[in-house]
Amino acid sequence: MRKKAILITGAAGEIGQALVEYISTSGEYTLLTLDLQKMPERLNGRSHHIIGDILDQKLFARLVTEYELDTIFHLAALLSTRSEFSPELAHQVNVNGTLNLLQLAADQSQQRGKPVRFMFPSSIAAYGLPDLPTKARDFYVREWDWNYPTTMYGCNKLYCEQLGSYYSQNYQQLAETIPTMIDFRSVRFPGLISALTVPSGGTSDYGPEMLHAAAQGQPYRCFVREDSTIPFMAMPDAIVSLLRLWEAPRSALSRLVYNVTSFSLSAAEFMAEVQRHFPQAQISFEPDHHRQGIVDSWPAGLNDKLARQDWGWQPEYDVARAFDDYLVPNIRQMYH
Ligand code: AKB
Repeated sequence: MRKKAILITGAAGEIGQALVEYISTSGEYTLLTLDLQKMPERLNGRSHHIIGDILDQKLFARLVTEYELDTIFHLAALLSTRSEFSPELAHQVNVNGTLNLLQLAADQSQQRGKPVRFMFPSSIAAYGLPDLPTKARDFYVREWDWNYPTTMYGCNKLYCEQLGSYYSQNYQQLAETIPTMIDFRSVRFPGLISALTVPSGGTSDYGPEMLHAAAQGQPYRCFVREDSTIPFMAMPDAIVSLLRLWEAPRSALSRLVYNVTSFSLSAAEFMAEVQRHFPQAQISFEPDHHRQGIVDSWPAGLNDKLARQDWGWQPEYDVARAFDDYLVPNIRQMYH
């Protein structure tokens, strides 16, 4: 008999590590994790880990002979800055990879005769504001506002949200086949800040990089202007939001894609928070024209009213709690 499991792609990445740690702690689920990298040592034994590529369809064919997947958390992606250096590769990984996973979910749901829940983290990169006055005016964007991404990563995320919606509502709508049952759910995340990992390849990375550099006593040159403002969220809240949406009854959901957010900070305000805890931190501002353009196109805040209304989303960490209770104590412990 095949073993029931939850598949997590991109499991060795920032969100992946935190999610594996959280879900495996209950001991309730069998986790099958997939990544190009091995899992960090502290998570060894928490999942059955496979080093592999989401573009490798033969690998999926082998996996389903052993496992019955009832949920897929599809986290693997190339982030925004990295994607601008290799847009075609980003498209391959972010779009074709997602298509492979949706196809896998469709096949699994047909075999099981039951829905497969498909969790997909999207991003503020799905938005594209035209200029700074508009960004200041439309501070808290709603899900359907300004869906004009300027990056390959943002285009990929927005399109994959649509693909998820197609697979869950209209897949093979004219064919006489067994209906698939994909229960696609997505959150649009702000910039995430983890105490345990440093992001790489993203454009919101200046926040966490500033903090991790300060904790290690290293100077940091911030690649955006002081006034650059985007929303952020501490990693534990990101995980809780994914899990709350995962657990929510379908009947409570009025849409497939939800904004979630915690707090908005300018880069100068972020620096002030860092210096409150690390007064010696040496932070300078040397904006990079291209990365600045990306951050300027992202919203200053997200309107997450629908997530709050439909499935009770509520962040636990505001700015002060994020820094005082989660980020700083854990970062200090990690580097000392
Ligand atoms: C990035 O900067 O690319 C990501 C994101 C905002 O999705 N952190």
